[in-house]
Amino acid sequence: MRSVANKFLLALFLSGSVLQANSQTMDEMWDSRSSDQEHPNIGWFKDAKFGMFIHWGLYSKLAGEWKGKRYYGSGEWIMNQARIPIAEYSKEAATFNPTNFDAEKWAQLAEDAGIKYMVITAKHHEGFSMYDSKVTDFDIVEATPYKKDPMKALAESTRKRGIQFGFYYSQFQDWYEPNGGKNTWDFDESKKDYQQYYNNKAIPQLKELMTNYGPLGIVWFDTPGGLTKEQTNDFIKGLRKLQPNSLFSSRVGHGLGDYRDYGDSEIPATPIKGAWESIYTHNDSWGYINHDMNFKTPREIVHLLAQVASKGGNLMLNVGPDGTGKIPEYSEKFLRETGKWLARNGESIYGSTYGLVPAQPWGVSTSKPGKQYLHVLNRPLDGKLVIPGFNANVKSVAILGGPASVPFKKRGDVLEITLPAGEAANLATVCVVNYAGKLADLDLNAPVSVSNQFEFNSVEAIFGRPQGNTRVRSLTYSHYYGDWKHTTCVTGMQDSSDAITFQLNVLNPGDYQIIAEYSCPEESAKLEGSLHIQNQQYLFRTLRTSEFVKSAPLMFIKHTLATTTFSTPGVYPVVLRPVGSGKELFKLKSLILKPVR
Ligand code: H79
Repeated sequence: MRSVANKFLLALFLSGSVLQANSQTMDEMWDSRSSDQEHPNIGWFKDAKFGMFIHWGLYSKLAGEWKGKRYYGSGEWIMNQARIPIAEYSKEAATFNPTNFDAEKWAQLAEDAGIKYMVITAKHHEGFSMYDSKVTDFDIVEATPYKKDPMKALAESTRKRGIQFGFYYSQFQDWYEPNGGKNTWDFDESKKDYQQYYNNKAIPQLKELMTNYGPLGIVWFDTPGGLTKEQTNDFIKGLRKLQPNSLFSSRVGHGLGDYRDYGDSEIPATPIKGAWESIYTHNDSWGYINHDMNFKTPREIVHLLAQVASKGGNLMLNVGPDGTGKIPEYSEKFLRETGKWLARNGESIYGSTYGLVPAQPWGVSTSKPGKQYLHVLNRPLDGKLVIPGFNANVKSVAILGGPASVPFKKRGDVLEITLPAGEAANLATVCVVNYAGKLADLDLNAPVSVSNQFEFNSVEAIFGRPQGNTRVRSLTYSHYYGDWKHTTCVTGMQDSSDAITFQLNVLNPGDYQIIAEYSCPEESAKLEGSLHIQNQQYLFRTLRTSEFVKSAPLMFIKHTLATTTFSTPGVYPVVLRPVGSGKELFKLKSLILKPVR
């Protein structure tokens, strides 16, 4: 597993985003960390698994609209996106009056959702302080008719429910301050003195936050800048004195911090040891946008949580309350549904670590000592769950919140579980396998299961073995403004010596379509490729997915390359490669095996 993980971790990114400028060095440092270097208070974080992120500021009131024009993308970036001068933007504070804010209601929602920690924006890049700050007048108490400090109440309401409370603080970007990072429309960047800003605003404000709101679980930094590694170390040391128990997110910069955050909306392709977190937002934007209705369903949230937990991480899911202080209706509703699922299945999430059963067409796994939790994200048609390579003595199999014992069979090292019939409606049924002995650590080179009991069998890029110049890398792109997405793809296949091989463990004989899911920009259009399987070569020509050559978002197409018949169960290699040479064939996201019915 190690070598595959390293290969991935060292991957470069397609388009350099602000967040990932240091990703290579950061990744190396995080991967080499040993547990004795961990923060002594990291335990609660590793067990927590599910956090709530809240983006709330003046941008919430603008709601994605400025001077009658609607903006799409990350709503908290509207000041930057619309190039709103400070003189105009700051006037918005005069009518910011979130009278619907109710700390008890928010904290109760978090508790009902099964949330274990909450992180809220004390100050985002816009520079407006959502708490009572003596450092500036541009804060919710002094600049708005609301005149109260919502963070005092929220810190109390969450803490009394046993939820860890923390602040997001934009330590470098501050578009309100002449010396803060990144406001280039009001100020001349070359004249900025970042030290001045750190010393006169960021550090004094962080001291306020770490003094006036009780014990903070987390201080969540974002988009570092303006400090060397040594300066960042001093910055951290100074703050640590105030609250030695608070955890700092890795976006404090330079590979420092107490746990690792991935990119916005990114899940690593392989399990990661140590403490880490994936952050996603419930819809497309972090800050409230009136016209953003793309809310993840309860099923999607549960599946995201299971995916992240199966790799050993935490999911911190964002909600964006509006300018009146109301959390969007569907965020409330769908988070409560998630909480119902967790009330029944939480044992498989909280306190768990990454699963030892590799991803299967039915779903993913998480672990605790002597237990594997199998999260059934796609139910097999015949209700039989097949787990290849289960080299341990199975004592019993139960369904969380269901039968304490369900039938299972062991054929060699293949475990087969019969799922109860009534479970089909569950957001994700969890089977707990109690076993004796030790399961081997995850083998990412194990052949990937393919079965006719699913509509599709998706084989992710990470399971391919690259040859020649082929690389499996995490690619970064966005559709809306600032709406980052990350996908691991097979890249660099430029001539016939470059190839990718997938080992398929075909469980059921029959006819299957082989579909490539790929992105193919203009320069890769109409290139010839070949697919080898069962001593046959199938030729195809790539289909274009985008007209634009430079910095276009990745669009993926599902292209059927071949149909084949597996006459017996067994392991079948499938090899993809370019026919000609010179240009990249495509960026391959997955290979899909679709049983023909
Ligand atoms: O708070 C959320 C985001 O606002 C914040 N992180 C999450 C948690 C974030 N800060 N920066 N970024 C995300 C990356 C932003 C990149 C951008 Fe751009 C570069 C935005 C504007 C310039 C590229 C170009 C994307 C939009 C325009």
